[in-house]
Amino acid sequence: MDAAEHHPPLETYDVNAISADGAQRSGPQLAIIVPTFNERDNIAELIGRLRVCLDHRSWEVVFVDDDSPDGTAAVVREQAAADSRVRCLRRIGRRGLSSACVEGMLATTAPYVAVMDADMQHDERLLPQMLDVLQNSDADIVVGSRYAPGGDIGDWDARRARMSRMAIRLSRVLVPADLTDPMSGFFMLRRAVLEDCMRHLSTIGFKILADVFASAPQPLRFKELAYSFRLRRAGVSKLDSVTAWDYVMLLLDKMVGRYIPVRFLAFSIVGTMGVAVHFAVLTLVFKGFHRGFVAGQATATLCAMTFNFAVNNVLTYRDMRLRGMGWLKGWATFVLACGIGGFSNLGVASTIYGLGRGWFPAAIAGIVVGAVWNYAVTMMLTWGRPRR
Ligand SMILES: Nc1nc2c(ncn2[C@@H]2O[C@H](COP(=O)(O)OP(=O)(O)OP(=O)(O)O)[C@@H](O)[C@H]2O)c(=O)[nH]1
Ligand SMILES: [Mg+2]
Repeated sequence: MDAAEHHPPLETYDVNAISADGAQRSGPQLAIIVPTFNERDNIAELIGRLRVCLDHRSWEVVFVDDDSPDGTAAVVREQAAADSRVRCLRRIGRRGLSSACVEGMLATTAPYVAVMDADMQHDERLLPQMLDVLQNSDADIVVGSRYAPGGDIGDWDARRARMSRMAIRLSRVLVPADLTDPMSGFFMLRRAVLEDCMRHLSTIGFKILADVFASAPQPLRFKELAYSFRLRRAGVSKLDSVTAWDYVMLLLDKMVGRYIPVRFLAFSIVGTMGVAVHFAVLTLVFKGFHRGFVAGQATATLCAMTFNFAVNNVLTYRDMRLRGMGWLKGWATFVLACGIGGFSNLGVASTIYGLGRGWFPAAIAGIVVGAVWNYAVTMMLTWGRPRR
């Protein structure tokens, strides 16, 4: 049977007629991006609250889930089946709040985009007000602030409040001084702001707002709306001690990232710690247990490599952390790559030393070549090919 008998030729479709058809739903005005990791018990409640507070507005909510083991994505899909304003973006083998927010923002066509947490700590009743501000003023971004007059940080203990204040002070190199809550995870911006800064975003860690301010080519016009930070409704916090490391990496990336990849910096910092591990193990085996130097050096090298691999896996490659069998395979490729790196270090250093350039520059040259080799090869071989 001839297919042309049943299907009209392509040119007979009138694309304009289709989009002008009143039956077609137009795109949303506002998208709320919600990064999620193990938040299944908060999804229905949050959608319910959005329905109430955004009543007559045109909106959608995009949950960006990093393959949560608790099945958050399945709960979102269930909700999406009943309401097309609910969307689910699922990322596999990736972690990271900032990068999830950015990918969610890029996945919507809405001209206004908000970011908020799933755990009800952000006051959703601020959303209509935020939208009104953007639609009726020249502000580029509206920030929900816990530190503006009228806002508060809720039930934080003294330690967390102190850490937050310290992070705000540190952020002053990235964001304007009069932004009272640069660590806020609750804000709404115009799509144009995102278009302007998206290629410069670091997307490291938790602090997406500071990243946006620091990446915008022009100073952003902002307004702040005060709100009270509430208690997490269900589930557990994902904030941990590594969040502080991520934050320092974000600051470093913004300061020197255009010259040196921040992952390389992190890799080098871990490598330096590995040298300390090496000497500690060598001293123990050689001096403490009175084994031969070669045995001590070999044990120390293996321990230092294992240390470097484990710490890099948790810090430098936190967003693509290896676990289980992946961890073992990663360790094997890391040891192999760094073993070869050790030889290239030795080769370069002895060649330069042989040229009569002195032992110190020769050693430094060997270390630099070895470090760059280790970084480049393990980046591809051990952790796959990261974006940055
Ligand atoms: N997609 C994605 N979302 C994340 C990740 N880490 C955290 N989130 C989500 O980001 C939001 C903020 O995380 P929280 O753990 O609530 O962090 P917090 O609000 O600073 O800390 P608490 O006050 O202790 O709740 C929540 O909706 C989390 O589910 C991640 O790696 N990937
Ligand atoms: Mg929270």
